[in-house]
Amino acid sequence: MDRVISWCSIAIAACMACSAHAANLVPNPEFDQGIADWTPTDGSIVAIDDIQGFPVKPSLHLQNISTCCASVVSACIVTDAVAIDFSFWRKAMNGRSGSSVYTYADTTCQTETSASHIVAIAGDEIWTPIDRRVALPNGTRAVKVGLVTNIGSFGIPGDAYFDHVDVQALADLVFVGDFESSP
Ligand SMILES: [Ca+2]
Repeated sequence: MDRVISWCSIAIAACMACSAHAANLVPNPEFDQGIADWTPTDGSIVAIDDIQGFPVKPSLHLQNISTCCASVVSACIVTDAVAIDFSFWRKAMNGRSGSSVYTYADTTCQTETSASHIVAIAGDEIWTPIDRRVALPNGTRAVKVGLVTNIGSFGIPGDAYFDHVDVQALADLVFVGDFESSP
């Protein structure tokens, strides 16, 4: 009986943990369904890597060979949040890599109202957590998030892996700003 009670307690604790963490708004965040729900931009070299990922394979492998950039952009995410917490894991191999956030005044992502891009020098080749908190303009009805590689120093093309994407709606603006950080 003690064991039954113990397992019940664990289940209740797990449920409480779930409720404290709201739903992830991004479809296919682990790339388990390949590139579904993500749209590559022109010139992007996109592959699903079945060997590595964080916390588990597969992951998205993104490269650019042109002088510009490569990216994949998420499906349209409808939200009336005042800010979002956008996080993902990145293994940066070469060039520069980072992320984008686009905001829209409608629920079908037709009228773009802002775009925010952050890319950083890459190349540490270690799975690293990235976390951005982005304030949304007044009247925002939807967002898209993007994962990006770009030309780095001395013209070296971008090359990075991405996985475990998460977008949380924030009801309160607990942080004003738009930054990229890693421990
Ligand atoms: Ca994965």
